[in-house]
Amino acid sequence: MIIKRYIGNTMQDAMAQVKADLGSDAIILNTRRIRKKGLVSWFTKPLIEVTAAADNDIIGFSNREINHNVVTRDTARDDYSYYKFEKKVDAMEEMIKKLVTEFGRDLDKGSSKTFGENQAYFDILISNEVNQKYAIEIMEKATELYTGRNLEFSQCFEQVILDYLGEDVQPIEVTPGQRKIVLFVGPTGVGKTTTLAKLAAGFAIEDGKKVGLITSDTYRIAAVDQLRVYAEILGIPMSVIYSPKDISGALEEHKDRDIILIDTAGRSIKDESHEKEIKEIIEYGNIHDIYLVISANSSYQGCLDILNSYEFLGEYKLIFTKIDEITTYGSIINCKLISRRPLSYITTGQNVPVDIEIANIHKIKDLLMGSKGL
Ligand SMILES: Nc1nc2c(ncn2[C@@H]2O[C@H](COP(=O)(O)OP(=O)(O)OP(=O)(O)O)[C@@H](O)[C@H]2O)c(=O)[nH]1
Ligand SMILES: [Mg+2]
Repeated sequence: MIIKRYIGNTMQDAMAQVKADLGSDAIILNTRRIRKKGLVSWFTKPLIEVTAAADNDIIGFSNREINHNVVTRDTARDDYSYYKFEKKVDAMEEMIKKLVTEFGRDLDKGSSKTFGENQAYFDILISNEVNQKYAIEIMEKATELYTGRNLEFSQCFEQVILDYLGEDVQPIEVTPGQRKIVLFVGPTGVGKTTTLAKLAAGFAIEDGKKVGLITSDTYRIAAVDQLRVYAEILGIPMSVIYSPKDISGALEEHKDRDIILIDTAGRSIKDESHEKEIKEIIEYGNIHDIYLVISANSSYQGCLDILNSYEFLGEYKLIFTKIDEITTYGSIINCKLISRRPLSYITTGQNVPVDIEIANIHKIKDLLMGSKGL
């Protein structure tokens, strides 16, 4: 890891230096306003200092290109891609080990439970990776509903699933004359920015609303560019904030908007400074609604970890992304039951704006039933 300081007249100026020197994958460690020494400096605008870091290997690759002219740009990029790929494989290996342990433990817990002629319904929950504890609870509730009533067991089972998913689906509501401020948070790479772009497009194009975008994701240089591309395509104004306190100024820039969508940096759920930053944005931004974005391919343990680490949000709603990438739908039930928060949207692909829909609990229930053939 290489760490360097850059000083510019403006934030944009300093960021451009970081990008030119360390590349788009550079990570911003700190930003602050500084003054030159001496009395005169108090009468001039402060300078901006940015401390940024990048992986030695990226810098190493580019040095090899420049100094020795031996490694071509493509070869350097291939080497770096391979290095990144290796790191991902290591991370996956770790995750698989963890899953095997967790899954084994879960199977032990519920393996003695059987449900006679209705066993197939229990199996469907388990094969969808609904946590054992919840699967047993759902079966017991369905059995209770079934007993002494003139209903099919399948009807009772489906009703309990619907009850658990909850009728209280809460998409974003925009009331005429009232500016709505909405914050998107969630772990890294789950699809926050893409989801925000899909919703922005829907509100702007289909509903004719005046939409504003704000991003606080200056952690990676490339993140700002990603949202800027969407904003430019959609013709929507966008502001970048470098510290939570800047949110009031950014909101002022969007004072004529009907709805403002705020993107945040995805960070590791173990990163405690992330919690502080989000709390400050909520405090200074008078946020109306918070949407926690979760990838539908999260394991039960993954859901638990995410929901625990975002418990500090208080009231929030759930968005599930990457539904198109999964064949088991238990994560939605697991997250819903762990968090007891309302569902809002599901996203089903990478196309802006079409691959998003308001969560429909009947459709989710059908996916769950249909996926394993009942
Ligand atoms: N298949 C599929 N891919 C998706 C979906 N939503 C987002 N993606 C992809 O997931 C990847 C990450 O999406 P981003 O929107 O950058 O995720 P993010 O949460 O903003 O990421 P960070 O800001 O880095 O934390 C991109 O390749 C998206 O195209 C989805 O519903 N389905
Ligand atoms: Mg993002």
